[in-house]
Amino acid sequence: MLFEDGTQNTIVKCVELAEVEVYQPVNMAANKAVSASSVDSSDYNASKAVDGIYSANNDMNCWASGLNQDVGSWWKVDLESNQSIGKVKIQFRGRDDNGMKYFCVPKNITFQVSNDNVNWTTFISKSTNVPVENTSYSDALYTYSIDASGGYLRLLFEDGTQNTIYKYVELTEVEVY
Ligand SMILES: [Ca+2]
Repeated sequence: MLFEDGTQNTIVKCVELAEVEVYQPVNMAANKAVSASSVDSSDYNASKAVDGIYSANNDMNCWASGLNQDVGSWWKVDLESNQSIGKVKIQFRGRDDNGMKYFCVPKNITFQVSNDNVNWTTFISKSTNVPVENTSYSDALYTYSIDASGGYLRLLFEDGTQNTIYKYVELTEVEVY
């Protein structure tokens, strides 16, 4: 904080602050109850995407849809109460195969919010802001801005995976703010 023009007080020429607070944004998805349309095996449970472990090089640190169940698959988180949702951040899966490359990235992502876990409102339809399969990996999170409020967030993968051989959708970590 820089007080370029100083105080308003014309006699006592000082700037005073009684208190300053700084807040870290809280990831509402951390360790919340999650579910998915399918999982490849218990090593790839939906909860792997909210376990706070970001190592994309660990094969079992991500949610993976069931094989060949990628089209129309979904992953969702129960935020436990009605929340304002402004941002979703996603770390995608990488695989070390002659260098870290993106692996089993969805073709696009549809973002939906619900109050009752039954009726869903779409906030972003088929976002193609996703990495390209089998290109050089970055562990940077992809950010999606929405302006929603609700108790549940669902990521829907209407067109499935980019991978042409391993027909999975995989996510290493999802954050909600
Ligand atoms: Ca994880």
